[in-house]
Amino acid sequence: MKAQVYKSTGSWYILKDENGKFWNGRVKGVMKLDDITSTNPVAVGDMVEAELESELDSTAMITVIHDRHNYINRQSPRHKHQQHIVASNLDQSVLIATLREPRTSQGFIDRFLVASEMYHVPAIIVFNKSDMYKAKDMVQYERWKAIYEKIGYKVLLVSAEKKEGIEELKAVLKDKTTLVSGHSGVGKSSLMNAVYPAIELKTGDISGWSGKGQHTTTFAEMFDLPFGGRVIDTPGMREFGLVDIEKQEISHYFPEMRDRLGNCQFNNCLHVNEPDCAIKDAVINGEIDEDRYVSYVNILNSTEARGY
Ligand SMILES: Nc1nc2c(ncn2[C@@H]2O[C@H](COP(=O)(O)OP(=O)(O)OP(=O)(O)O)[C@@H](O)[C@H]2O)c(=O)[nH]1
Ligand SMILES: [Mg+2]
Ligand SMILES: [Zn+2]
Repeated sequence: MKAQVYKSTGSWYILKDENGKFWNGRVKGVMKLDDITSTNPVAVGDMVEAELESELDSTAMITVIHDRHNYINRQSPRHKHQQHIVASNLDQSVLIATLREPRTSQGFIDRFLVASEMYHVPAIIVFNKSDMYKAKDMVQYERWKAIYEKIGYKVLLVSAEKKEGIEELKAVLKDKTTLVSGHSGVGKSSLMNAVYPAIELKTGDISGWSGKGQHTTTFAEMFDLPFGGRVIDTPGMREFGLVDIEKQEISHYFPEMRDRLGNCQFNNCLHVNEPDCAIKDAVINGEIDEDRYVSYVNILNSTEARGY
């Protein structure tokens, strides 16, 4: 039978077949050896072929993984040279960010956006916990909104707690398959509950963000939305380790740089020390945001540090 992976723990899976029935899936031992560069051979979103094992226990064996239309991966936190496929066959990716408890840095937002550009998955930034923002947080939010909207990203302000901005978020999610990511404690699961109360996802305790960064959600899982579309809730992550990125390509993943690259004097310009650089000029005259340029240089340096 043909099925899609709705949950992956790395050792067992939840599959949904074409009739809407859910199965507990496993992978044949030998299949794990096929893809040694990835820590998980089967990811949420994968389309698979499965052999029925027991109708009574709803168990099936995954035999084939169909080609992925796209996917998002990360460097495995445990095995530096391996990658972890977070999810596949996506329409878009939503980053849940916060200005308080915990605060999301611009560096983190920009790494997320670079990863999304790299994998050709449209990205949206959603700032949650608006109920906690003070006047100066609102100034920061408006600044970021202006920067990111100018370069083509949608930005939303919401509160899972006060149920504000939820209709706008639902409109973004409708009829799409969306990966939801962000640091632990930003309210990913709380927002999914606000969008679709019946899914009743487990969230951090009522006392709020503990600052310890313990994860409430432990495995990525996909859910069908009653108004159309699907969301994939994921465990919080600390960093976006950009896998397989070359120094030369980084600027192509900054939309505001992409269009200007042809105007640098050198076609292998890295936009740091080279003369007649269109990117540096655009930073100086304010057409490119300075903090975005700082993120660019930081990503460039981290790539060098890893020896690419
Ligand atoms: N004040 C306020 N608190 C919120 C809001 N959204 C979520 N929280 C709280 O933030 C904490 C973490 O929420 P979760 O939904 O578990 O966060 P998560 O992003 O799913 O975290 P992980 O599963 O660990 O990645 C909980 O205590 C929530 O009650 C919000 O809009 N406002
Ligand atoms: Mg969660
Ligand atoms: Zn340049």
